[in-house]
Amino acid sequence: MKNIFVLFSILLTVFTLSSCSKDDVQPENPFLNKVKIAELKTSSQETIRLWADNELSIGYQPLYIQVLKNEETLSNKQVSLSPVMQMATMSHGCPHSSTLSYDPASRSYVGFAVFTMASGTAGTWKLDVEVNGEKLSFPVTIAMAKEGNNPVKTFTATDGTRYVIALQSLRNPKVGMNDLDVLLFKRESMFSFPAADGFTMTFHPEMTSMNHGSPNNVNPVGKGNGKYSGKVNFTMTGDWRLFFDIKKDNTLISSNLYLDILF
Ligand SMILES: [Cu+2]
Repeated sequence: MKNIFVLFSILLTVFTLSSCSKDDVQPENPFLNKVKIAELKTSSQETIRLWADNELSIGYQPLYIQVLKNEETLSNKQVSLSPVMQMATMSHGCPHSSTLSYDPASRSYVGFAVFTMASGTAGTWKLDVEVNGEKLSFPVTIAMAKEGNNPVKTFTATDGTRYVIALQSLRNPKVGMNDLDVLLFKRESMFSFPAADGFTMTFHPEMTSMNHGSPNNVNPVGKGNGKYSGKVNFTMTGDWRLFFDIKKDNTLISSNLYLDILF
């Protein structure tokens, strides 16, 4: 799939270079490296096109929603989204951005969802997207994380509340210092997951198979909207487990919570 995109971008470059008039220069296609997930039409024949960075899998996923009329971008719409997993006896949502804001660079409405379970025999996911009050349901398939990776976890803290923790960064980890951005949400109800701010996080990475850690890691600090940012030092490739301790008002509410990275 990527090869086709590479080939396409080469062809596009050749085409752009071979055309002389400056009027022929097209703005760069912001979706060249994105994956089209689905497309639906509103009652007024507007095309709603859903894009993601990769095929969707569990964890944090940026989502890009285009609203088009005759392939012209419409930038003045109210767009919101709500992910729903239908299971045998119940349905539930997951953390997500509610109202999406229009991003001129990508000519789309940008938001995210943190998928907590994979699609399968347990249930199916859909993404309800509302555009100016009209609701459209996109069926989506959420894959498991790549083997050895564990980018999201739902846990019950000692305060009795359930939370969702997810990695926002480390989608392409490398040897050396990496940004560590963690998202924390409170599960208020099956469909309400407000950002959880005001907590204190400490963490350390361990390479499980070789039983060692790494120096110079930086604990994630709250940045608002449920985001905590720090640094993680991967001294080599392999199976890394990130252990988190979470405190609220100086009381430990969860310890030895972990997420996994394999690269
Ligand atoms: Cu589920």
